[in-house]
Parts: sequence; C-alpha cells; structure tokens
Amino acid sequence: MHSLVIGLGKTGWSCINFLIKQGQSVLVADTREQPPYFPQLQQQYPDIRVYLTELPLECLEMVDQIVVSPGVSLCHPWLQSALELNKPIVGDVELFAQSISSTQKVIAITGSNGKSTVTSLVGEILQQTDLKVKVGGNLGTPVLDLIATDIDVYVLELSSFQLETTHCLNPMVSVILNLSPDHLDRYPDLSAYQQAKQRIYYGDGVIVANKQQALLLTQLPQRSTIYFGLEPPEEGEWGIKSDYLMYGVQPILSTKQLKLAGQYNLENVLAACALVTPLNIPFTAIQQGLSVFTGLPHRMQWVAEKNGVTWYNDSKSTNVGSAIAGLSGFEQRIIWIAGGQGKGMDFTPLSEVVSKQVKVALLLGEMADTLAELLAKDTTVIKVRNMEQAVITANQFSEQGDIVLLSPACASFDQYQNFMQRGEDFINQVKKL
Ligand code: UMA
Ligand code: ADP
Repeated sequence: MHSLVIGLGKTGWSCINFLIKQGQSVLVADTREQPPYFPQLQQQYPDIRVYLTELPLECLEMVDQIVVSPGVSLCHPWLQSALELNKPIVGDVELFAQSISSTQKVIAITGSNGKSTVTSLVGEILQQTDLKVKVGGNLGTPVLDLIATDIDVYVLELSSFQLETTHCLNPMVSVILNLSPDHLDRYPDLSAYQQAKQRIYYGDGVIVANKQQALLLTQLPQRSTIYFGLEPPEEGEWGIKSDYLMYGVQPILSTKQLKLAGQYNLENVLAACALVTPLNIPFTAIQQGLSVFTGLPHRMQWVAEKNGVTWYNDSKSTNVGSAIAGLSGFEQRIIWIAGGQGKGMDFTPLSEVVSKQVKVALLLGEMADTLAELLAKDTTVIKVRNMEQAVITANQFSEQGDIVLLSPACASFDQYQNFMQRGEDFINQVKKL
C-alpha cells in the first residue's frame, strides 16, 4: 500500500510513524516551505520523498490513498485532483477507527465550543474508575499516538476538519455540544459546517443531545439518546434542579462543589455526565471527577487580582459564540481585549452583549478595524498594536470592581503560533504591570 501524507504538522507526523510501522510506503507533501516536522522527518526517515509547495500529478496517480491533515481543506487543488482521480481520502481519525480493536470503546465529542473542557472532564471522571483511558484528538495528542492494546476507552475531541475525512468511526457514545458560526473561511455556510460535525453520529452508538440546541435537535438520528439541559431533567436525562446536578430524580452533586464557573460550564459538566452514563460507572466516580476538575489553561483562566481589578485569560475563545458566552458570564463591567484572525465570521451578534457589558474594547490583530467599526456604536473602542499595549491600556482604564478579559472571538494565527502562545503573552504582560 502506498500512501501520500498531506501536511507535515503534528497530525502528519503521527500518520507517517503509524504507516511506516504498518510497513507501508509513504510520500509526504505540505503546501508550506518549512513545515514544522520537516527536520524530524529528514533525521528519522531520510529516504521518504517530501514535496513542499508543489506536488506533481504523478505522485497522486501513483499512490493508493491520500492521508490528509485537518489543516488542509478538501477544496485545496491537490485534494481536488485526488478526488478527480478517485483516490480515497482519509484523515488520521479514519486510520485510528480502522485500527482499534472492536472491544475498545470510543467517546467522541465535537461542537463549536466546550469540546476541550468536556473531553478533559470525561477523562477526569474516568480516571476515578478502573478503566484504562486515553484522552486526545483535537485537544492536542493526535489520535494515532493514543493507540495501545490495553486501553478500554478512548475519549476523543474531534474537530469538523477531522470529521470530514472520517468514514467508519463508530463511537460508543457521541455528542455535538452546540453549534455557532466558526471556520467560515473553510465552509461555504453554517449548514456545511454542521454537516461536517453531524458525521460524528455515524454508526449505531448512543447519542448525547443538548436540549438547549434547537437546530441540532431537529437533525438527530433516531437512536438511543441521552438528553441534558439546564432545567430539571426527565427520567434518564441530566439536568439541574435547586442548584443540584440531577440524573432524573437523583441528586448527584451540588453545583457549589464545582470548580468551574459560568453557566456554559454547567452545560459542559452535564454533557460530560451524559457521555459517561452508558459505561454504568458508579456515581461516586462522577462526583469525584467533577469536584477535582479545575478547568484548562486559557479557558476563562484567573490570572491576577490587582487594585480590585480581576484579570482573566480566555485566549481559547476563538469565535463569536465563545466570546458572547464569556462576556455574558460576568455582572461587572468588562474591559475587553479582542481581535485576531476573523475566519470569515459575522461579528454583528456581539453588539448586544458588548453594549451591555463592555466598558472599553481594546482591539488588535487583523480584525481590529472591522470590530472597531462595528462596535463603536456600542462601547468605547481603542485599536492597539499588540498585547503589551492592550494590557497597559486596560490597566489605565480599569477601576476597582472591573474585569479585564482577553476573549478574542478570533483565531490567533495572525500574530501567534497558537492560542496558547497568545494566552501566555497576555499573562506575561499582566505580570509585568
Ligand atoms: N497547513 C498548511 N499546509 C499544509 C498543512 C497545514 O498551510 O500542507 C497549515 C494549516 O492550514 C494550519 C496549520 O498548518 O494552519 C496546522 O495544520 P495541521 O493540519 O498540520 O495541524 P496539526 O499540527 O496536525 O494539528 C491538528 C489540529 N490543527 C488544526 O486542525 C488546524 C490541532 O487542533 C490538533 O490539536 C492536532 O491536529 C491533533 O489532533 C488545533 C486547532 O486549532 C488546536 N484546531 C481547530 C480548532 O480547534 O478550532 C480545528
Ligand atoms: P473548544 O475545544 O470547543 O474550543 P474549550 O473547552 O476549549 O472549547 O473552550 C473554548 C472557549 O469557549 C472557552 O474559553 C469559553 O470561552 C467558551 N466555551 C466553553 N464551553 C462553552 C459552551 N458550552 N458554550 C459556549 N461557550 C463555551
């Protein structure tokens, strides 16, 4: 079998290692001049042919399958040519699905926001049991690097990009947490983005569904479904009643014992509970897991309190929906740092919450002008050059009782390598004050 791996980032590198171990012959291509794993490839596999920026058609003709990384759109001319040649196109998650044993279970999580939080929460809950568990996917560790024979359950965060090239993953249980516009630079419209996410329902496993998400509810397959929502639940559902997390009529945990703040995190917690339900684990494991989980860095992370002003890093807020959720979570006035790469999103839905909550908007990156023009009617807007200037300006404007929140509503790639680097920059600038 000859495979062409397209993309030499984290995923591509995991695919190359996996395919070589399987005894396959591999070619590699990347549209970039200097892809991240090029040095490792040259060192470990000096004989593998690599095509950078250009790919001759003969390469596509000569291989049996294309293994494409999530960062490369299926609309890219290389993939379009592959489709014309009827070459099978798969992603790393498909290779994973074909390789794991039928006794190994998969919990699959997608959605526009909350994926990483829910994936980690499910992992934390299952750590409290005897099950052998691995957690990864879009969260950071490529799925192929998780595979081991002794694993009982894989907990996978899956992006729409990964799902597009996945054909036979049959999760024991899967969820689309929520849907709001994102990645509209890759999809023609919201519906196409949703269709990519719907692929998570493939197979015959249990579905977990969010009762708050009307659009998603209309497109659920007719199968065994566990619902969750913020109201008191019906039998077999997860919900909230009088500040208690409930499974049907059974109280499980007081919400006061949760270390995660914000209404949207209650939804995340309920989703995690619903996802582990088919495993029939003891409720004590759920209680323990939920009460020790303090959240992930760069998601509404407390950074500092100075002169009565509290600073939060929500750098992972990379779309309009997550920024609205973040801003709505506070009663105090917010000095808001936002901007970055816009991914084709419509930012107008921000206006309402910005006019209510935001005292000053400090705008940076590629979207600074667009956001400033849109939001000038709703609040005071100031364009800033970089994070340092954003933090210094936020400090000047802040008064006792205010919140300073980095919740960019945009991707970071115009100024940073990723959202983590952006969050670290923010934290360091705050420390410098
Ligand atoms: N790229 C090119 N040319 C190529 C290949 C990649 O320009 O030939 C660019 C992409 O457009 C992208 C970047 O390189 O900007 C990285 O793409 P990649 O496919 O090489 O990414 P990996 O390093 O393999 O990381 C991917 C996920 N990245 C993306 O989907 C963009 C990581 O999710 C994931 O953790 C990792 O696989 C392991 O599964 C990151 C992400 O931003 C966190 N995901 C998006 C999101 O959450 O919104 C979907
Ligand atoms: P994802 O992996 O889908 O990006 P994360 O758990 O990393 O999700 O959270 C990213 C950001 O989205 C958080 O920083 C927060 O602002 C917001 N968020 C988290 N959960 C939700 C949710 N259930 N609904 C809306 N926004 C959310």
